[in-house]
Amino acid sequence: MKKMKLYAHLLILLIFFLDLSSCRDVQSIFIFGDSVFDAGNNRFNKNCSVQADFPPYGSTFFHHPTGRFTNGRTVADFISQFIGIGMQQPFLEAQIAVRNGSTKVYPPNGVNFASAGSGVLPGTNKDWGVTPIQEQLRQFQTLVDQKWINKSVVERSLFFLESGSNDIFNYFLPFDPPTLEPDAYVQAMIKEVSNLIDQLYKAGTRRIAVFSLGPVGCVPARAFLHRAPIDRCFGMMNVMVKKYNKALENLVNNIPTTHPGAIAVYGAVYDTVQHFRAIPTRYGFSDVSSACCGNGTLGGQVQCGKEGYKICQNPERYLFWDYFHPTQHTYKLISKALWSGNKSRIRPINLKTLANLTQNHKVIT
Ligand SMILES: *[C@@H]1O[C@H](CO)[C@@H](O)[C@H](O)[C@H]1NC(C)=O
Ligand SMILES: *[C@@H]1O[C@H](CO)[C@@H](O)[C@H](O)[C@H]1NC(C)=O
Ligand SMILES: *[C@@H]1O[C@H](CO)[C@@H](O)[C@H](O)[C@H]1NC(C)=O
Ligand SMILES: *[C@@H]1O[C@H](CO)[C@@H](O)[C@H](O)[C@H]1NC(C)=O
Ligand SMILES: *[C@@H]1O[C@H](CO)[C@@H](O)[C@H](O)[C@H]1NC(C)=O
Ligand SMILES: *[C@H]1O[C@H](CO)[C@@H](O)[C@H](O)[C@H]1NC(C)=O
Repeated sequence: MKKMKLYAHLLILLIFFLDLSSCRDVQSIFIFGDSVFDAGNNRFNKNCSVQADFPPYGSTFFHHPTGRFTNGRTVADFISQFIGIGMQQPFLEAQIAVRNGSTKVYPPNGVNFASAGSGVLPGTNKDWGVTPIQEQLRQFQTLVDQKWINKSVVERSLFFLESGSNDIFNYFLPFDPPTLEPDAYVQAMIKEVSNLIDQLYKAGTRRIAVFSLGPVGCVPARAFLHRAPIDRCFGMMNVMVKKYNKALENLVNNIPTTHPGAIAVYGAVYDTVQHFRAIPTRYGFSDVSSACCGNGTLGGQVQCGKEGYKICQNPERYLFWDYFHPTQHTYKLISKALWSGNKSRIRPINLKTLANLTQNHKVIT
């Protein structure tokens, strides 16, 4: 009863402080992370060997490869569409355009810094030439410092953060065994995320959306790992993912206290995807286990587009597009859940509400 009363008070406060006015305020999104978000940064980094810049990547929506690791749009693309702004360009593409003089400004709808293959640990897949998330943040900071991005724009923008799948997948690779125990490894990852959020806040960021990892232990690429079962998800890996997600959510819950004036939401991608996997037909899936595009066990032993690959008839009926990544259909379902879903999908508020908050109104939750 007491709790209920307190809850009601907080709710009233929340409504009081949120100006849910008609004018939609968010005009830009800045994106950090790995292949889930990468819109082509690696394509402009010739030194990087983690690529999706060849057919049939992009074939369902763009009808050509863009560097995205799926057959169409990613979650960042869909959310931009829901807000009513254009899809964010890869940073490296925007930088080339500014440097070669074809434009004088960075795009007003935000910039995508994500690099496929990267992790939250700076060393993850470094040998493959990926851009670590710490470096992605430095790239953003430089744009702010050099006044390419207006501080007032930073305050009003959404920031998307999704990373960690590669760190956890690599933990189970047979070569180069990790020295840390699983819990310590997860803690090391969370420490990096915590530092990243501190830096974003110092740069003026006030609206941060942090997305949980999906069920990484279910990716078809687990066929590479000798210890992983084929007929079901790799339990040990998913246990680690869930530990990371839990610690991540705690971190996000503390942001309003640790970073006054900031609003942060936690997107429960893991539970959302597991929900699709539990009742696949309701969501239009005929296959939630193997890759639409690839070859070998689960379609997970050959990268889509590489020598010897096969492609399925209807990608939109598969949960996985390639050995690691969801199809556009899966991304669209996840995006809808994050945009307008209830607290079982994203909390304390969904992206639609977050995007609707106007400036100068503090949230008390
Ligand atoms: C500059 O870079 C942009 C983006 O990559 C490209 O589309 C354009 O053709 C380039 N322009 C010149 C003059 O090189
Ligand atoms: C290219 O990648 C290698 C690692 O594969 C790295 O040592 C080197 O610094 C990178 N070069 C550039 C120009 O980024
Ligand atoms: C930054 O934004 C403020 C407020 O919208 C505006 O007055 C100012 O001109 C902008 N500065 C630049 C460099 O765009
Ligand atoms: C796929 O893999 C199988 C064996 O795993 C091989 O026989 C076949 O040639 C590969 N490529 C295609 C296009 O089927
Ligand atoms: C929240 O959404 C989920 C998935 O759409 C649904 O199953 C659940 O019943 C909803 N819960 C509430 C409290 O509305
Ligand atoms: C928030 O955004 C929606 C569009 O998604 C818009 O139609 C609506 O006016 C806004 N809602 C509120 C409560 O301000």
